[in-house]
Amino acid sequence: GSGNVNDTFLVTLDTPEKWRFILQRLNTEVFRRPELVMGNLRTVTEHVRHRLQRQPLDPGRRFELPRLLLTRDGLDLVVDTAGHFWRALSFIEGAETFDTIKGENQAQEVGRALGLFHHLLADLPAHRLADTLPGFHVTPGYLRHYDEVLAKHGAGRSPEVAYGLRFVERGRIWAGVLEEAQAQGKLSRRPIHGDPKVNNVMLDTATGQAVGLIDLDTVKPGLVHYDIGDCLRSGCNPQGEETEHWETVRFEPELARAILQGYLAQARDCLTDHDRVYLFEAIRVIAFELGLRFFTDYLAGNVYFKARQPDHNLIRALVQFKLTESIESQEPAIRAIIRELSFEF
Ligand code: GN1
Ligand code: MG
Repeated sequence: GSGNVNDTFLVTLDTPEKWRFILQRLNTEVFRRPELVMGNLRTVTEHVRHRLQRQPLDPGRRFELPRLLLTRDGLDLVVDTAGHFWRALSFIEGAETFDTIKGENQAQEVGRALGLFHHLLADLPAHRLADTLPGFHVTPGYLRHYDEVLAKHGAGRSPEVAYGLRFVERGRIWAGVLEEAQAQGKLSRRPIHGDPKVNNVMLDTATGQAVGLIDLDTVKPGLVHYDIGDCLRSGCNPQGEETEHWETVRFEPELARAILQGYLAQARDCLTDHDRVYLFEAIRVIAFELGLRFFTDYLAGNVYFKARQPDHNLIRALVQFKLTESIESQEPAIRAIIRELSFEF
């Protein structure tokens, strides 16, 4: 259980088969309408199952999403006496996840998983999914919340906090670019995963091939850019988002190339010309946005993300801000990679 929001357990049954499944307690401070989360989970897993029946994968490949396991009474959620919401999901066997990417093959596989996910959901109308987290990944909304938190709680005087405050002011100028493009009708909402960071991709233990995407709670209508940006900001940071050495965090463009290659090979038909124009912005905005979300939570007293120590969310924020800086300083190289790949795909 390494999630920042829900509590997750792997249960092994004490039977001869040692059957395993995932047990989760949903964080209802974040997911205020758990029944909508479960509805989306059902819609998406059913849709993908039907698509794969009609259009099988390449030979030797598998692609699994967690399946809902029901109680004996056929319920998909159980509320305990303390009011906590629990649910059970299938465990994807013979696969593992990593917090950081080891090499370009793995990067391609990570991109492939997200590309396949978007491809398989491309014909599911976005309105079939509930908006379980209104405002999720809408960066200007996080800026408004930040302003409120800052006005209410103030900020300390450490150099780290000062750096964060300055960084947010710089980012404020361009942070709304995806939402503006959507308002202008250039980008439109589709089914998205919402949280396709590296360690939500399951890789086959034997072959290293991507075999599934987990953590479907944030599935909802949104811009595919949020997903692509999130996959790249997590995948191209070799130190990982939990490093304490935030000063040396950098974005690795060659990993971005490999992730995008894997992604586009599956999802090229899902992207319009406008979509492609905003790929660089997506990477920059989502790294900045996550930094802003961690920073705001630090200022608010760690009320959203689980924190191991009081400055945990501050360090996490600085990691994302340094990553954003590295993305900005390599803008020409990253744009060149996106351009080269758009000829190939
Ligand atoms: C949270 O709980 P977890 O680790 O799956 C967060 C994501 C962040 C991520 C950063 C609902 O995901 O948006 O990108 O932390 N989920 C929610 O690790 O806020
Ligand atoms: Mg998640």
